Amino acid sequence: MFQGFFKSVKNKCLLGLSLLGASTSVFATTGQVLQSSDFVGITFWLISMALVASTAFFFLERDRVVGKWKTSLTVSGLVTLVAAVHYFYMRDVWVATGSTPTVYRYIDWLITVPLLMIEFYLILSAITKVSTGVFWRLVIGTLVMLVGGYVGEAGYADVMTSFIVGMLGWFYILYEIFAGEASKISANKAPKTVQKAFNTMRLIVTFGWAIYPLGYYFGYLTGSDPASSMASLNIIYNLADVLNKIAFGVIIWSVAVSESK
Ligand SMILES: *C/C=C(C)/C=C/C=C(C)/C=C/C1=C(C)CCCC1(C)C
Repeated sequence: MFQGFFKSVKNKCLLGLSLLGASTSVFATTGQVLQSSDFVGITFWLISMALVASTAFFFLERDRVVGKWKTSLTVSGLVTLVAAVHYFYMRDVWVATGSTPTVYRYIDWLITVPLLMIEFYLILSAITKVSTGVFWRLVIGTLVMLVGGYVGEAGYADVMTSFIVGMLGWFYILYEIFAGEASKISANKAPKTVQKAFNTMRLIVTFGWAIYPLGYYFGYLTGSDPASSMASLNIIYNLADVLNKIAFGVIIWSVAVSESK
């Protein structure tokens, strides 16, 4: 009884600390506040709050699922936690300076995208033995995709060439989850509910992730003026994150809960 009590107190303390860390403001001293006409800034605010709430939700819901699903919920909560902290910084950069927070965006992606890739591995590992090669191939695809995008956005390489390199990395990930080992394990070994989750997750990686190259395209490849290009890029990336971080986590949560019954 005492053990259970301490465990739950420990969980709540960890959660509280994470959220406190997430909510520190960076540029509070610059005196810049959010303007009602700043729609991009408003999306940064809305999403940072949604990410904090999702983090609390995923961590607390861990108590409701059986052992082998707990890690999946922890990882979902870490994705939204890491993103929440970066959104606080990105929001402040945007509100204070009006410029695009490229470096924070990519540091966030560099941490959260591999965590999302781990989820594929975890939901399959919860039901059968899976080789770690599956995980590493997904990580390699991720790195090619993100390094390609970053060198283009940060001005280190030609925007079009970088875009193509990034697209190749993404196609490699799609190949692994639609035709590679991961897809075969899901099709041959997984129970119906897990297969359903796997299929929904890979639809998200196809259509939800396709929103990011669109953001890049509107940001750098249409030739329109920089101010409106950057506004489009940030709005598109922000909306994509809601789908790919929060909705993705909710899908995992719903399988975990139904498989725990
Ligand atoms: C939580 C953040 C996520 C899921 C970020 C995903 C980012 C991408 C799928 C980015 C894709 C890109 C390409 C496919 C081409 C090059 C430009 C990128 C990096 C925006």
